[in-house]
Amino acid sequence: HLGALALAVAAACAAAPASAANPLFSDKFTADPAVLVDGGRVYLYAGHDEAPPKPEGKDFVMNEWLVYSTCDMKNWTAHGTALRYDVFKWAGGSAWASDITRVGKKYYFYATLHDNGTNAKGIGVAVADSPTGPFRDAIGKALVTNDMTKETDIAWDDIDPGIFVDDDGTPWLFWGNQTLKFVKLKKNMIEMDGPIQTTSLPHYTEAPYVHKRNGTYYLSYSREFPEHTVYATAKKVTGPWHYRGKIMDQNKNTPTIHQAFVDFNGKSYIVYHNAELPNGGEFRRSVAVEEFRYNADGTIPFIPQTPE
Ligand code: FUB
Repeated sequence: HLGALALAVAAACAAAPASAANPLFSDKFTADPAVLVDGGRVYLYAGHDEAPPKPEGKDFVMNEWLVYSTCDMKNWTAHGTALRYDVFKWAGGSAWASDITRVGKKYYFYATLHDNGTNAKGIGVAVADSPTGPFRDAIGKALVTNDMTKETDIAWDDIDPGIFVDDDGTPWLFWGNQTLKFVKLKKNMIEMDGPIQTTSLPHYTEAPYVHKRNGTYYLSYSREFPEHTVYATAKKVTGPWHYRGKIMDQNKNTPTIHQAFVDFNGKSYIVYHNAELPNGGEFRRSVAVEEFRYNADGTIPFIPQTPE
């Protein structure tokens, strides 16, 4: 029966008219895409940019993460709000960049938030039994936050989680603004299993994303400001990382870009945001996708942004 159901779903997917165009979603401003392949679909989570246009809009207004899904990378279903910042009782807004992974039957969502306790950004973990939620706070406090006790502490350095689970099931969390930090997590996904480490990469700004292909680790990130997307590779998840160069040029209408990678049905994609919707801008961004092919030697080519 399940086989017949899968065939029916695949047929329904193939029959849907192709409607994809960049930016992917025109009903809302979206940013900082995170992706998950699950049950024959790609789920895409995005921060919801709610700021008014400039000159009124002077900063991010982000209170929730939206979730969309597709079975063909063309036709997207909007599932609405995946979760709001107030799922985390310790948080006061700033539903900034996120990342998600599935372990067993649970979906772990790592999220940037404003930590009311430290008055700095922190990273929380929410968990759900379904990719569309409902999500609940898995810890009850930030997994990572800045206690702001040192003069050099920066209120927004603990942002932009990238969760990577290695082939042996060991989870690693990467994050950080200006300084790239990483830590091994316990297999329960909500506790650290060792010290927080840092690594140095050329002109690192933010948005670290780790994925693995044919035994090589790829660490992509946003470089400089305005940002463009670059990457490095390594033989071990802890590095050393070898800088490999540019993947995508900076945007015209927003200084940020925030990428993630996904392989689906034999094809490779990068998701990112620009500000190409009408009335878009720095705080009114929109998520887009590009299909690409890895070079024969495993390197990632330069990927132009397209309106398709
Ligand atoms: O969306 C808010 C912040 O802007 C993210 O955390 C960064 O990656 C940048 O995209």
